[in-house]
Amino acid sequence: MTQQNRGRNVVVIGTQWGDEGKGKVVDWLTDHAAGVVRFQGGHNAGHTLVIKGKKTALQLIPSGVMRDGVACYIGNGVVVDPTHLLGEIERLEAAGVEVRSRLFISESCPLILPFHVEVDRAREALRESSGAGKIGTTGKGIGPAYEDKVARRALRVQDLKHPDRFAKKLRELLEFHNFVLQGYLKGTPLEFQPIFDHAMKVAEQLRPMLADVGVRIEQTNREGGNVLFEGAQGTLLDVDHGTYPFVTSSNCVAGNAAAGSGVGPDKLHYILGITKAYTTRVGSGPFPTELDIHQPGTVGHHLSTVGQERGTVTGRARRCGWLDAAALKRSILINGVSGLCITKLDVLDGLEEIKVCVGYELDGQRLDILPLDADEIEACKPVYETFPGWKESTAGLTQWDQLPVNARKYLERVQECIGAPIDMVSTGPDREHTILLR
Ligand code: 2SA
Ligand code: MG
Repeated sequence: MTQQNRGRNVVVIGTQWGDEGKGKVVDWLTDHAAGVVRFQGGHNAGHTLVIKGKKTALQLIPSGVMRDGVACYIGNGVVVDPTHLLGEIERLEAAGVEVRSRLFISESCPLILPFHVEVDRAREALRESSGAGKIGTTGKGIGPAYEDKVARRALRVQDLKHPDRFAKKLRELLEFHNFVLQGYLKGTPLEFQPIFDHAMKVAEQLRPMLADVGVRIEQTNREGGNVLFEGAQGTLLDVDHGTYPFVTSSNCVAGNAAAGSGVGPDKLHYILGITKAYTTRVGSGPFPTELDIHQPGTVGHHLSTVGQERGTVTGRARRCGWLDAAALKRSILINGVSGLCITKLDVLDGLEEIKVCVGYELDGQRLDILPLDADEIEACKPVYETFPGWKESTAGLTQWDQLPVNARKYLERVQECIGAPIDMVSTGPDREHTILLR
């Protein structure tokens, strides 16, 4: 891995449906980084870090914040709920983490405001009652905020600097959303004044942290510092490439690290794809290798309980299933993955046998890569290869040679199927529980 080289940047993205363990890996890599950038999503992300046994869950602030002196950037591609952001800063400060002197927020970030949350909630309720089926969003207003951005009517962080301009745009935007809420969405309209007053209060606190993120990243590189781009959610939740419409509203793929932070694609030097040793998904949508998680004694139940698979933000039980190498193939293609980090391998310890999906059967045809249409994915029947499991514990191992031979065979076969090298294996939540292969 190139993190030791000076002025080299690494993009860390999820290759599945999120929760692959990106936060831990970013924190680990931050040892060699001067800065960490978030480039998409918002506080729908839940990045859990365990440092010396102590758990910290971050949503909007880059995982680099847990290392002293590392700069943290919120790039223009991120949708920012200013109230949430301030709350997260205060929570970290209460835990003794210095934030304000090294957090830089792009002025161009679209804002998430209270009516976005109401629209998100009302739209999910409508989808449910109309029979369309919920997306299973995190309910944080992410989708509605991105809609306003592409519709060119969003309020942005920079508007917080100009109270009159903010008030004018807010009135117009609120009028639009209240109209939709009252009519079509049958939700609750919101009032102007409390939103405005609160936003102005928060604005004062955030103002010293506003910055030109692209310029700062460029400067860091010029001075020889490495920068990490921290993806949120995962490739199969990407608004273009995921299982549409069961996706989030941003581009989660590596290519967006450039557009979402204000630098060119030539600044993305190494793409690290994070892959959980099995698959999870939270929210609705197709999931070919899904297993039943509720029946004690089954593999699905094992993955759910041993893996502690619950949403960091919402506490929802995550759906669980076998590793899907055919879906990973798609991810590797889209992201241009340089190398993979396999996480949570230790969750597979003790299983009698382990399966990997290497393709699908669809309408009598054999496919070796995830199709593009969610209905087709739903109809796919996975084709599995089965491997013998291992009894030994892999938890906390730090050397490839220490892994049980069956674990090594499993990983070698996965590597062969997907056509990308495994460069790292994570064997536990702590920083130290990491095997580095290159
Ligand atoms: P949204 O809220 O509009 O982004 O939801 C749309 C879909 O995207 C999924 N999504 C996620 N999937 C996995 N992890 C996420 N972050 C949290 C976590 C989620 C949680 O780390 O655990 O706590 O539930 C995340 N964020 C969005 C979401 O489930 C919908 O399928
Ligand atoms: Mg998460």
